[in-house]
Amino acid sequence: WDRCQTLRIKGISTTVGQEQQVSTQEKQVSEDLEMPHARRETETLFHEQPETGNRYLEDTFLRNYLKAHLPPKVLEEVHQDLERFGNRLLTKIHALGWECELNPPVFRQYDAWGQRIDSIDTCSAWRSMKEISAEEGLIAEAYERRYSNWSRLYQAVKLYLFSSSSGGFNCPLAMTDGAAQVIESLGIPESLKNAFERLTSRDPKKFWTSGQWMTERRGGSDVANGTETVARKQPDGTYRLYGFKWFTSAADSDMALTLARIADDEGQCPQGSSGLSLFFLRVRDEEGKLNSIQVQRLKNKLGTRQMATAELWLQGATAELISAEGRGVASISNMLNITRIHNVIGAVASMRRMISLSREYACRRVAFGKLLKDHPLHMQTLARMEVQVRGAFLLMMEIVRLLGLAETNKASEQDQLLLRLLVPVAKLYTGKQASAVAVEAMESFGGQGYMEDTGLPVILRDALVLSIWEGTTNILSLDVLRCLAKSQGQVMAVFLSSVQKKLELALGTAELASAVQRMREAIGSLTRFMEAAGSQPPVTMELAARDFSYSLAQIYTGALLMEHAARPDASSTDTCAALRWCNQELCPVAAESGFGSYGAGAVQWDSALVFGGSRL
Ligand code: UCC
Repeated sequence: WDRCQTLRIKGISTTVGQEQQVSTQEKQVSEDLEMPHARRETETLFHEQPETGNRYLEDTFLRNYLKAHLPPKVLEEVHQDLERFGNRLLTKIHALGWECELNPPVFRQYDAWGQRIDSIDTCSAWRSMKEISAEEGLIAEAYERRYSNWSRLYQAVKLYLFSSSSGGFNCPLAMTDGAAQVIESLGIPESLKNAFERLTSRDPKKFWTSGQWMTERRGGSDVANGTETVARKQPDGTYRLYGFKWFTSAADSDMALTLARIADDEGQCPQGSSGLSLFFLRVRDEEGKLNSIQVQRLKNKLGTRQMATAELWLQGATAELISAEGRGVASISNMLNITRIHNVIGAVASMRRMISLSREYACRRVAFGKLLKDHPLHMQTLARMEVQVRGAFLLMMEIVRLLGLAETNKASEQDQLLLRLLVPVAKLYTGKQASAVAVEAMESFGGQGYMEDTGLPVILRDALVLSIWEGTTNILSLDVLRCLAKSQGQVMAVFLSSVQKKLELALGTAELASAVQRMREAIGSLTRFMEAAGSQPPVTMELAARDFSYSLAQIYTGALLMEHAARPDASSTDTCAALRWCNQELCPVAAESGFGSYGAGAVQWDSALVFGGSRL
């Protein structure tokens, strides 16, 4: 075939009587075939597809972390399971994830006879993901607590490995975990026992997933003012919900937690945050009939297309009140904190995936006469991403370590405060990191990175939502301030003392001295900023909120990288990562001297800049 093609390309026809001529030309062609030419190079490119192996075994950084932190017995058992799971991901689950991407959910509003059915049809791979999630205990592990406080960390590691092959199933898992946590925090009331058992079941036939319906048409961030859904009490004590939920992720879930305002006898509803209560509802009954819910349509999203996000009309859906009246936001915040942690896991996983693929590609792809891995500038780019993912990974592990302590009543008050602070900090910071790393890593493949069928654009698209859902960067920055205010500054004292302890560990390692010095300077700048901000009008902290949160993320991550590099069996690359991290501006909020960007005058300047005001 090759020869025929080449003959045709060269305009050689093989008509009768021309055999001799053709034979000479053929000889020339076969000689040509020995030489490299454009088509052959295209064929070579086909063989450059980056292949990764067992995700757990290949992740040395993860394995070193587990070795350093887990008790030996736990490590031994967990190691075996993770190695097995890594193989399952490689040989089976990853392909299912791709199938989910290729077969997104389809909404059928009517059947062939005009009956309204509102069916969200998912592909078989998506349904397999649900079964696998149950079998692997991706939720159960955290609630069985067979490894006490380490169970949560172990579950997080499995989710981290699973995430970028899950075909978007990490989203329903996040909400399922959040719902289980809310129910557990309520003491697992009798009426919710069945739901809790199903959410935390390892039996695929029993396992349920949950939705988290918080967003309505008037707003997703401003839940207090955006929620219009009304709950009407029924004689049997249940409620009927009426309203419109604008984004309901994983709308094929079995149940949901949602917010609504309880109407009084006159039909009046209390407004604001204190008017919101939390409800549990089943999406469908045992026969599969929707619970007085109509699906308006599925969302047409940039990414996470594997997963159905729907607009839902609640037209008297039967629900159960599960919080105290008016305590809806506080109650659902348990769910939010869990889904935000899952967001962090998803962010770190997508960065790790992109970098692993970039690394593999660099070992196969030749440019300018040598492999990409032998081009110093290319490797510098990859190394910078590697430092980012290492830092984000340690921040993720710190949070799930603290969560594990909190859930097993082993957390001190300081641990709990630190956890409350680090969740929004990590969510906002890793969400941004994931987008930046995904874009950078995509570029490391050249034009190939931009091709849909490489799967790389999917990772990028899915990463872009990580800084949007579960609270945007600014909303979470304001949550950080809320958390500071609520603890009356105590949380900052805990933060600084935790950083200090980690720095002390690093003091014994001479190579880290310059990083320790830079961290101390950053802590000094942060402290001075906070003292000075205390005497400024409230708008100052609001304007500084994002830079302040970034500063917390960068300082804490630096401390974690140093702690990791100060382990007795740390490698020189651990030291290098810590040094490089600390070489950046660690406290951006202090870089704005004299409150130029945060003072009251800045508000006018910001508007003028944005709207092109004449003051400029
Ligand atoms: O649902 C969505 C998509 C689902 C997909 C999930 C998949 C993710 C997995 C990824 C895997 C890769 S997106 C919708 C998400 N929506 C949000 O995130 C909402 C964003 N807005 C906020 O977070 C706001 O800050 C609000 C809604 C929490 C603000 O409401 P309020 O009413 O103004 O809040 P308050 O008044 O400040 O707080 C009310 C109470 C307070 O407690 P008390 O009354 O005891 O003082 C707060 O301390 O709630 C408490 N609270 C919290 N407690 C508020 N936030 C928290 C928190 N984060 N942790 C603990």
